[in-house]
Amino acid sequence: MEKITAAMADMLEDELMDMTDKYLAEGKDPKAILDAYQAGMTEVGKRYEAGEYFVSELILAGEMMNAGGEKIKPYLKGAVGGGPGKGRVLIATVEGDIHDIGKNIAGTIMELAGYEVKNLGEDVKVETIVSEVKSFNPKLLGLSGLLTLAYDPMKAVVDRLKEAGLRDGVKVLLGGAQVDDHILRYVGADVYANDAMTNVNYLNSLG
Ligand code: B12
Repeated sequence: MEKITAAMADMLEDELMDMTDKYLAEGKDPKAILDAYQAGMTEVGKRYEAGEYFVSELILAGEMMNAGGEKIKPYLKGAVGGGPGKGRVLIATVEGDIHDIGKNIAGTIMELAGYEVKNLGEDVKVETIVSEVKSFNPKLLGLSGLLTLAYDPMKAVVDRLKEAGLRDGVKVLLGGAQVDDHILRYVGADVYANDAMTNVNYLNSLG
């Protein structure tokens, strides 16, 4: 799996795609392959921060992640234990943030696991999310954000849900590589997910 991470980090697209096909055909764990991709993305982010990579590399990395994700998706079905009619989930990347790759992967995994997922997209206004909670009535609201500036809109969503009397009827999950206990408390959400599976495990635990 280190080879997948390294190919992603070094932007070796052809090698990465060939390796992904090979590992999937060999029956390697698709979740482990996905995690290796994500680790590669973390390295890309570090190189960007260090001034070694630029936005063009972030864009290319996003395209590689999407292409790999499309290959991995069909193999994840068996890994997440499907079954229809498990309930509704609403997901969105909050306003000001356009990172949507991780949210889309998480959405696909929840769909494969049997949840009805409504994906509002990225850069979604606080008011839109609150009114969708009201009309769609999900058991879980997944708010995604990778930028530091995403935490205030996340908090605004939770505050607005409280004001509207909707907070008790929905669990709020924060998704994104950087979210942690501190941000969870700041926002007032119920749980956070830095990976693709936490959400499904959490949802299944809700019954
Ligand atoms: C690819 C990328 C981009 C792409 C995004 C393409 C797209 N369509 O999403 C592009 C080029 C557009 C981009 C733009 C920018 N980016 Co950018 N980007 C990244 C990068 C390298 C990878 C993100 C990614 O896709 N990871 C792979 C996925 C699979 O992982 P993930 O998102 O973490 O998702 C997983 C979990 O977190 C969780 N999850 C996530 N969401 C959800 C939702 C739910 C409901 C659930 C259950 C789970 C869940 O499950 C996912 C699967 O395991 C990160 C570095 C990093 N380490 O994250 C920087 C990073 C996030 N970007 C950064 C920056 C600075 C920017 C820009 C401001 C750059 C610029 N100067 O223009 C802009 C911001 C634009 C904006 N307004 O949003 C910084 C943010 C710093 C900060 N603290 O605010 C980072 C951290 C890089 C860095 N180290 O500096 N970026």
